[in-house]
Amino acid sequence: MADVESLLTALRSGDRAALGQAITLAESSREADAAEARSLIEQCLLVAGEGLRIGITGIPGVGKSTLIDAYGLWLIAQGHRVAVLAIDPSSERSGGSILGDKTRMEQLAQHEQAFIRPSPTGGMLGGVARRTREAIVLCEAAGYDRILIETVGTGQNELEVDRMTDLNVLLLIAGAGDELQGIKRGIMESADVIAFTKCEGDARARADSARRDLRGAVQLLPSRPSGRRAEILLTSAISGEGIAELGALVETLHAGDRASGFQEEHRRSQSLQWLDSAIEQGLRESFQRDQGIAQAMPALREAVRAGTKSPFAAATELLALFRTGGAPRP
Ligand SMILES: Nc1nc2c(ncn2[C@@H]2O[C@H](COP(=O)(O)OP(=O)(O)O)[C@@H](O)[C@H]2O)c(=O)[nH]1
Ligand SMILES: [Mg+2]
Repeated sequence: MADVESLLTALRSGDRAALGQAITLAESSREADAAEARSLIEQCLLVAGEGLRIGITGIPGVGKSTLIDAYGLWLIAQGHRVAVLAIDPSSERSGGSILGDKTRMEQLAQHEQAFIRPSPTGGMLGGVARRTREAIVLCEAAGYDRILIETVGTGQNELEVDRMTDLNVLLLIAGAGDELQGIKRGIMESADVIAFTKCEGDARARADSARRDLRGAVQLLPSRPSGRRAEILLTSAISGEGIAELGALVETLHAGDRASGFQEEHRRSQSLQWLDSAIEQGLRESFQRDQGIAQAMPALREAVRAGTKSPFAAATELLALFRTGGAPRP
């Protein structure tokens, strides 16, 4: 694994191309890459963990990328190095908005102290990329100490992102309608900070009243595992209002969670969730690679489609085939 060693050395020295390559390796679903990817991540885990992992969610168009551009620059001004993992569910189908995201993070994208990585979701349900945890670890090993994870909020995504971040920021547009923004309990419950975006000029008064309403609603939610409830801010990535306030609040919450021991405890339970999801992924991948399954699958799919076999019966048959490798039952 000489390649892994040199990739690791380059990555640790701050070589951005090497970090990009490392993430590509981690995201690879080729069996041939699996051992190298594992070895790389194992070694990076030894030096990772010092970063603050921040989830940024909200519906498409709410202003996540634009806010990250401004917030990222603020973080850099505080002496941090910033990695952005932008997880884009539309990118796979349409080749779509990744380009848009890059242009919306134009200033950050050009900055020496920033690394931006758009990742397709890889067809995962929920829309969180398959290897986001691994990518976080690689970014931290490369010396990035503030990791921003941009995901489209759908309700399901927040829960997934919550399993890999220390703090979550939910972005909302004041007055855009709760229904439209899919504001459901689950989404609000996973937020440590809620920021109304685009609050410059005339929009500010509307946002002020939306903030009052939301404060009431947040009081009715259960508190976060940290024992807090979401704080609500008004921001504008265009005018810059509220960006420093957001940055300072996140740092304060982070410092509190470290001092109280909550962050460590939280990360331990996230490790267990990582274990579970690594097992699930491993099983799914070896199932998909299994030759016997590949052979049996088309006929069974056809039978299910034609209604001659139930989905449940077909799944049972496939799983039995997978377990036994096709050997006759004892
Ligand atoms: N007026 C205003 N427009 C904004 C602001 N932030 C983002 N936008 C605009 O909102 C649109 C969507 O922004 P984008 O960052 O791509 O949203 P995302 O899909 O959540 O990443 C773009 O046209 C931005 O220019 C803001 O603070 N004020
Ligand atoms: Mg975006």
